[in-house]
Amino acid sequence: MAEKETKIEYNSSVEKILSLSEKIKNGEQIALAKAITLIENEPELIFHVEAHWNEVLKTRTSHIVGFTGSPGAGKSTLTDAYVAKLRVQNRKVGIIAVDPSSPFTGGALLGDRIRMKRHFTDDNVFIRSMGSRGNVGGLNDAVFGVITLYKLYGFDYIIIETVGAGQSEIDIAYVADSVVLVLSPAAGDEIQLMKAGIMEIADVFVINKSDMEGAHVLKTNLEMVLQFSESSKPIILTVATSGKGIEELYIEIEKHKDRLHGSGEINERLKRRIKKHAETLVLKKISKVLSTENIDESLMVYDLIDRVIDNLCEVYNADLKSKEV
Ligand SMILES: Nc1nc2c(ncn2[C@@H]2O[C@H](COP(=O)(O)OP(=O)(O)O)[C@@H](O)[C@H]2O)c(=O)[nH]1
Ligand SMILES: [Mg+2]
Repeated sequence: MAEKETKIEYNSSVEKILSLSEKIKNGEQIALAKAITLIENEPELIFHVEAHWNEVLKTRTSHIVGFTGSPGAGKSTLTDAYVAKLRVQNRKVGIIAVDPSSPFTGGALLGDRIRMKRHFTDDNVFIRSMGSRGNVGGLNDAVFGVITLYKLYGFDYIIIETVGAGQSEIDIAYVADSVVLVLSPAAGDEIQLMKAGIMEIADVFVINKSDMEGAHVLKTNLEMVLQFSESSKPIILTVATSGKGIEELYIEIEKHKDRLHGSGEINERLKRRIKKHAETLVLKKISKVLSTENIDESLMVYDLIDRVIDNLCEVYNADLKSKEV
């Protein structure tokens, strides 16, 4: 009996997400907000959307930009200014703000809303905040699903803001096409330069709050750290609050985007994202099954793994085909 009820509930959420996805494709933001809530509760639902809209999604080329850095470095202010620049270019932008602490209460969300408020009445901009708590890796696994929903909506750019605290900072590299590391001369950010992995994941460096003392010293130190790496990466000085350096930031992200497409590395980034998504879901499922010992649950895990492998094969095959041509 209980089993039957679960099944009915499962089917109805599949129907719900598919009907919402139809509306999302038609540009309805309310449907988008509702679908995200569904995905947050049941991240696997996104597979139904991906299967149903496979052909449409393949044609979407949303560029995913990650902003990471210490709390207070100016990521939200910078995002807001960058979004304004993208809007001038008539680009549609979807934003995901990942807050590692309290998901839907507290000052962080309110603060982000206030800082980004000029875009709130704009149909071509959509902002969603989500928590990262209680996840196996650093990133909220719903992020991957939200990316798919944003692509379906047709955003040209998807911006993900993650706070540079632990794993989520590194994980952004598995999700974003272009990673922007935001540093500021505020006390403590020199430490960022010492952290293993951070220098490698960044594609563009921003030294924000360059109106404050210490920005140039920070830049010199960053250049010193970077001279040991083989690739040259841009360092941009910005004042997010006044818009200084935003044009340059925009240009450098465009250049990076063009390089990714020119070299075909964009496909590698896509594969990396799919693998990370699979890993996140599989780890979560496995840890759940291990703790419940429920046979139906374990069958679901096998089913999920099958679907993930199918998905990966499809990506690889598509890639191979494109190389044949
Ligand atoms: N002086 C100065 N303050 C800034 C600059 N950018 C952001 N801020 C301020 O720094 C604080 C933190 O900014 P916020 O965007 O919330 O940082 P986040 O935590 O990284 O998202 C806010 O009070 C901003 O107004 C800047 O370039 N110069
Ligand atoms: Mg912020």
